[in-house]
Amino acid sequence: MNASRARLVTTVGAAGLVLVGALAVVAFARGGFGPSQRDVLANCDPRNPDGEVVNVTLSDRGGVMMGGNNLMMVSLAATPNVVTNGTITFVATNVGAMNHEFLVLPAPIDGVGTRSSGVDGKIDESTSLGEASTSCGAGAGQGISPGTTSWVTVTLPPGHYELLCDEPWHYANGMFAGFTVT
Ligand SMILES: [Cu+2]
Repeated sequence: MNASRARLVTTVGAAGLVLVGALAVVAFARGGFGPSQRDVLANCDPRNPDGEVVNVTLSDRGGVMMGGNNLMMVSLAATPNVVTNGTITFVATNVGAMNHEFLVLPAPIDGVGTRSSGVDGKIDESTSLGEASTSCGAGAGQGISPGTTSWVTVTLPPGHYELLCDEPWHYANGMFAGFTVT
């Protein structure tokens, strides 16, 4: 192969790699590599949840923490976020690419989102009223892996609560939501 032909082959090869990379980015952005909602529902939902069911969606934009503690895009949303019945089963589904967890605590006096994080990026969990962090199971565990669901049943008196994820720095990056029992 002469020099110009070698250069042509190299150029075509490099263009091919760029194309494959671009397609991978598009597939990732569309959730093509993530678990489908159908997989989640087929494999790990609670069978007979007690009380009112509140669906919690745990999400992120993928990627890894890059040294700082303000670069993650993580979020938690609950539907409904106001209930009248004090017996509640929170069903938390991780639709993101990172591990997450779900906790319910009394709302802080200064309002939702005001807890401080320790040097490990975690909040003080000592007032936790319930936790779901078992992939495809109930209660506390090792974290809810991407595409799986965890659940916990609690009985809460009327009041204001905070739902949150306490994976390192997730709370500090906004992974919390208010919740009310009337
Ligand atoms: Cu999280």
